[in-house]
Amino acid sequence: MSMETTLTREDIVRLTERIEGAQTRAYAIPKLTNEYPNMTHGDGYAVQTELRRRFIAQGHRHVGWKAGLTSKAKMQQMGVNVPSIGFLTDRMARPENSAISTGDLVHPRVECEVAFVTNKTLIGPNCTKEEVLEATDYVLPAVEIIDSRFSGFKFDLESVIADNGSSARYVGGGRARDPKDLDLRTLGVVMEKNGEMVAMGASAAVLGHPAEAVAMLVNILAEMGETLPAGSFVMSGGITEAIAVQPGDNVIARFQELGSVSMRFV
Ligand code: OOG
Ligand code: MG
Repeated sequence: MSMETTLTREDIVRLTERIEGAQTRAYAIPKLTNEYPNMTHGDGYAVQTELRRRFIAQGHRHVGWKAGLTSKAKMQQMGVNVPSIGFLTDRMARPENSAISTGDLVHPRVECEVAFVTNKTLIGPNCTKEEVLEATDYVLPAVEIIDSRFSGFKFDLESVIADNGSSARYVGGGRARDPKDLDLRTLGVVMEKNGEMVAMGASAAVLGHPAEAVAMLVNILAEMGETLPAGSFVMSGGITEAIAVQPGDNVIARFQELGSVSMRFV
């Protein structure tokens, strides 16, 4: 992926304000490439970086990153064929078993993901899955609640990168495990909504191995001139397609070996 940019500083600030407004007041906007058809991935990351800078200036704590569009199911669902990354803050975290409000979201969807917590700095380029596993304190099951700010959940990669990879909320839970005690390629997951199975898959769906997605994320960070600090919380990407939720829905994600994560929407 090239980080080449075409937008002026003024355009980046303008688009960041547009995204920030849509995220904080929960309304849908047209995808950014309608107005800026020549936008690049680098432009998308420039907007995302400016958004991160603003949130941190407002007191949000940057706790980690998420890899997105790392499985075939997700790429096919969204019509995109390159993975992406987004940042995670403390404000997006929700406790396990909690009631998550949908009033401050546009059109939320849930996905099952394997999350990693690191205890060593990871530096790209050329970061490998082995280095990621070596730097992993533990893995845990997570549900990401994504919420594209683009109308109809329709976008291209440039726009979704600017919208911080549709990041909205996340819930970690289950059992923390040392990845050395597990085969992270073969973990089965089942997502239930209101007692019915709505999606299922195996962790190998994420780039063959979820640690591979974390390595990819570290290598994208390197292109942005950044590293992944020790103590980061990283979500490796949805294993199955994302499932829409609405008030009243109960969701439980059951992960082989890692336990389950549940929540309800109000
Ligand atoms: C982009 C975010 C994708 C994942 O796990 O693949 C993502 C989107 O589908 O809106 O978080
Ligand atoms: Mg995700």
